[in-house]
Amino acid sequence: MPENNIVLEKEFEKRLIQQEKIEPRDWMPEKYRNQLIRLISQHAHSEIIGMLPEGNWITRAPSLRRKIALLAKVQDEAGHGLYLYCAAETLGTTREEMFDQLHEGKAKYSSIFNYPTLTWADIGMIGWLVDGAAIINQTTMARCSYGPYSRSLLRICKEENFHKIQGMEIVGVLCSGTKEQREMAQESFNRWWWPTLMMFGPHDSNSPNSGELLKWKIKMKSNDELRQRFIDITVEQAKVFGLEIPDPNLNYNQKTGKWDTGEINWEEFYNVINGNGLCNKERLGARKNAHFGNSWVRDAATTYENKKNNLKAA
Ligand code: BYC
Repeated sequence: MPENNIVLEKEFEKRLIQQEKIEPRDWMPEKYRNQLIRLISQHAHSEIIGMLPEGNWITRAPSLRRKIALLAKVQDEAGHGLYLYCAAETLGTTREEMFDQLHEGKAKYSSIFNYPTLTWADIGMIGWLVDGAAIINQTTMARCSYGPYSRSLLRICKEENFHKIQGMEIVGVLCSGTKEQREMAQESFNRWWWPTLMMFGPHDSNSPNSGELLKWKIKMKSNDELRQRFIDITVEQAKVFGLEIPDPNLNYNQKTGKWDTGEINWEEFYNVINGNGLCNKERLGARKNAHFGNSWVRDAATTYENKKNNLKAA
């Protein structure tokens, strides 16, 4: 490493210790920049692919009130995607590069969105569990070292809280409803519990990126720490709903004061993140259709913008 970079890196690390935010024009190690681009763009992709499973129920929501709330939620996710793509762009990548990587299957998005939404109860579970898991992950990462990501997460988390409450209300109504409704909620919970635990990523011992991310204060807590926090909160909430956790090995550990669970099916996790989950092909296909099928909208918008700029320049 050139001597100048060693000095800059020392200075950079000092700023991290002092909990200063790193801003786009500040010097940063190339690896820090690349890790951020990878993580933020994957997060952005998760937001927009995440619109698809819930979008599937907009036309079938059971009441106008539910439909309005679901429409607003799905629209919020598009907004989250936009904040995050903008945050990633501050690091020197472009929207086109990020989309290309997604469409070519080179960039990942959250494993959870490769599962189908089969019943209305799934919409409640996504709000309660998936947004609940995202909140735990993102409220800690909102304190991260990179200014634009940190600020976009603060805003996103405020909206995610509404999403979670929306989901919990749906689950609460089903769980205090008829026998059929309670069974529908339990069946859905059985399908979403384990994939939600997988959202936090592999165990710390198998997480190749965690070392660098924690060192640079991009991640503030490890995958396992966040997963455990989610489990401890959610087990208690499930009790209130009268739902049974689909894990015969779930056990309250008196020593640690935390809930121990059975082992996650990591083979399923790696299958999903390598493109072979239940809905990977469908999700990517829908995403590409939306992008390429609607390219005329982008063309029209940029032609108008270019014309305006040309007129100004003339
Ligand atoms: N799914 O070294 P590791 C939402 C990959 S959306 C897919 O531990 P890292 C919402 C990982 O990328 C919320 N891939 O990775 C939206 C890495 O592969 P590469 C989404 C996963 O980065 C709509 C490899 O496995 N939230 O709330 O240290 C509707 C090794 O893992 C997953 C975020 O994106 C996974 N679950 O940690 C409703 C939060 N887990 O890239 C709701 C930001 C791991 O080396 N992201 N991989 O090829 C993060 O916090 C971290 O990226 C992760 C993974 C904890 C997910």
